[in-house]
Amino acid sequence: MSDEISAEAILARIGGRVGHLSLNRPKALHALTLPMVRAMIAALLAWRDDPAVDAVILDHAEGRGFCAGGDIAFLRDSALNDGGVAARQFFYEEYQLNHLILTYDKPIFAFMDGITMGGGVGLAGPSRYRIATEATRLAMPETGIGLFPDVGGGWYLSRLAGRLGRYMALTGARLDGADCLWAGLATHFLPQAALAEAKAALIADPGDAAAILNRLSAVPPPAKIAAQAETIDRLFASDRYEDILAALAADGGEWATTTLATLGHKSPQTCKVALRQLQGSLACADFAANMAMEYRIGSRVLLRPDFAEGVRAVIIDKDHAPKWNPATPEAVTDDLLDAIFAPLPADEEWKPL
Ligand code: QUE
Repeated sequence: MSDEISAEAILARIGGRVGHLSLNRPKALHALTLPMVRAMIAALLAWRDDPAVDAVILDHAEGRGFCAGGDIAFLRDSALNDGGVAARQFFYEEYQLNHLILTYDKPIFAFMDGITMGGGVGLAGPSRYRIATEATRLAMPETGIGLFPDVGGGWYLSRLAGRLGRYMALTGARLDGADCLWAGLATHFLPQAALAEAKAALIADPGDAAAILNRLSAVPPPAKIAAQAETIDRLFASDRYEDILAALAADGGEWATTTLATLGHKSPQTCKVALRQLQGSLACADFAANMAMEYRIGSRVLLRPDFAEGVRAVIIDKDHAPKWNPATPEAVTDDLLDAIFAPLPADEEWKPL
């Protein structure tokens, strides 16, 4: 393994009565590796039982962006060369980290400053305080690489108002900080310039968090996504992908036409997976059940041709011209989806820590 993929990719220290975790892999926009996941789990478990720690800050160290996602070149390599063993191990432990954050009984403050995508949403989404800034760009872009909105994405997206979550899951649309606050994906909107002061104040008195964040909050600009919400609810109303495509085509307006073109670049297989996933998530009794479902999906989707092809097109060759297989939504059968969602052998099912 390279030096970059090491435990130093997570900085963990205590300031005052606050545990402070910083993602520190700036050359890869802090995309997550298994050692980073393990370092965060170890710190959170230690701090959970440490009476000297009252709260946790989760942010990124140097460089721009909070977290771009996961180490998808590594996951692709595993899919192609070891049958996905290493990739499934990564998903298993990453989802355990997501679940640990959601069930953590001390407050966690996630600073979603800059790019917050995929695995980054998996860290911030389950955090009690989710701070957006004018630089926040939040998205679940996985259908563009033949993956699906995992790391709890099905849980958060399916529970957003109206059909916004379906729109985000299918198109990978980027929300800015104002959009995130409007949608409830962020709890606070702070100017980037106030973040250092906010962290210092939280470290000095984490018990005063609500007052600190309110005092330093700014009024965001109007949320652009709000103007689209009604159109999204209407055109993404169905859980059948073909219906959504037909509604966009029938509308014919500028927004619908652009959105239809965007969907034309996404993996038809994983778009259908995402719609079934979000529907299934609403039937999950708790977040653990959701993560068990996502692990089943991830274990299968990883080995499907679209994932290796999507990562090739977007990250390796950068031609942005993936050849999806199946190539059309109609060719993605219910039998294929059933196989992707089927239970795993009992000893392979996902379980929380
Ligand atoms: C979809 C994704 C990811 C992505 C692009 C997608 C993802 C991810 C990265 C990424 C970007 C820059 C890096 C890096 C990874 O891009 O999960 O290491 O430097 O991590 O369309 O899911």
